[in-house]
Parts: sequence; C-alpha cells; structure tokens
Amino acid sequence: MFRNAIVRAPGSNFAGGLTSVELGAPDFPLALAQWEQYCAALQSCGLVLTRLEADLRYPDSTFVEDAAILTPHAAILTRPGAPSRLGEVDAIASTVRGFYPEAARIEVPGTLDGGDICEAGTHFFLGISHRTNAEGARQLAAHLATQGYTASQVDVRAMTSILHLKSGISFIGPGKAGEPTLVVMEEMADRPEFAGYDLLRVAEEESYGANCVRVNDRVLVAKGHPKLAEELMRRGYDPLELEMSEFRKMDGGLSCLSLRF
Ligand code: CIR
Repeated sequence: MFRNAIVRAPGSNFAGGLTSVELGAPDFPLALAQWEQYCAALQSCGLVLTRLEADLRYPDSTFVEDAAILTPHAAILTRPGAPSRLGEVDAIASTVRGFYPEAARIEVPGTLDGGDICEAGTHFFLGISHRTNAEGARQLAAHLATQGYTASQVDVRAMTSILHLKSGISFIGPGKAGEPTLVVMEEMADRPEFAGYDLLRVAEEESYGANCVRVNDRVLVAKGHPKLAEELMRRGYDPLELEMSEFRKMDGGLSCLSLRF
C-alpha cells in the first residue's frame, strides 16, 4: 500500500525539456489540466500528496520519478543521465529527506534515472539505458541489497522505441484473483529476463500504455489503450484511465509524474 506521493507541477517552460518523439510541442494549459487530473487520481487512490511548485530552472522537473528511488525502507537520490536534469535532485532532496532523513545518493561516475528502475516485489529490474549506466545500476543494487532486495539488469540501449526501461514494462502486482503481473510491451515480451513472470503483453499499437502504475486498488493507465484496459479488467484489475497526451509529447509516462511510497 502506498500512502504518499510527491509531485511537481509542470512549469510554463515545460516545452523546453528534452524529447525524442515528434509529436509536436505540448500545450501548457492542457498539460497543467492533465497534471491536475493525475493528482486528483492519486488522491482518489488514497494518497496524500506533497505538491511542489513548478521549478523553471528545470523544464523536465515535473518528471519527479527520475530523481529518487523510494522503497518502504529507504530512499536513494539519483544522478540523472541527462546533464540538464542533474540539478533536479538537489531541488527535491529536502522534500525526500523530510520523509527519509538518511537518503543515500548515486555518486559519480554513476548515472541513474528512476524511470529505469522497476520494482517487482522483492526484486528490482534495473534498466541500462542511455540515461542509466552500469555503475549507477551497480550502486543502486548495492543499496537495495542492504534492504534485502535482489536486482538484475535489463539492457535497453539497443531499443529506439523507449527512453527508459519502464516506458516498456510495469509491475502491477496481483489482481483480485490472479498472480503478480508484469505488463510488457510486445517488443520486450520474449526477453529471457522476464521468463517466469505472469506477463500481460501490450499490443504493438498500444505500447505507450505499457507504462502503467499500480496505486493501491487501482491501475493508472493512459487513455487510448482499449485492449490493455480491457485485459486489465479481465484479469481482475481496476484501471483508472488518464489523458496523457501532453506529457507523451515530452517522452513522459504515468509513472514519471510522481514518487509513490
Ligand atoms: C526526459 O527526457 O528526461 C523527459 N523529457 C522525460 C522523462 C520521463 N521520465 C520517465 O519516464 N521516468
């Protein structure tokens, strides 16, 4: 069960952030409205929100997930792989330390974005991407090991379709009656790293939907992925659909907009 979430409002210069997709510039008022709906959805799942003000120094800073890894036992502040995002960690550190006074840190030469880190029960998948390097993953695995978690790496550097590991997979735990499930985009579904998990394969045309988020009794899913939403229901999950069009334009998904703990 999650009780809290940290979120940061998108700034008016949100469109100046990094992006690799060609979907056009985001509309700021619409992004803000979608963000408010996202916040309301988290609250409807029972979370208490810590809402941070927009930080115009960092146009990507609404994607708070990348700046920290939070478990029930500890917090690790990250070291984002994009130079323009490095300062986001100091900008959120005091908020994280308000909940976890002993927060650890990923140190040079490690780089790590929270979007590459997928918690799956007592195991963590650590994506090696163009943002997260092997040293960052090694440091995180060492911190997680002290808390009793195992970890393994998943190299996604050859995939051009995703920015982070979690753009392609999400762990959503068990549904009402079923097994703990990993939602996986079709392109990654046959990877040996995920053998042994109960997989929900996301059709190619719905692959953006693979970034979904289990929050207590609900699964947040991006709107416009009807097959995925239906399959979630069939398996006993309760999907909550949210419009994400403006964040998608900046390579963002549902998970990146909050730190949940
Ligand atoms: C970036 O390129 O860093 C941002 N525009 C998007 C970050 C998305 N974060 C995530 O998936 N965890």
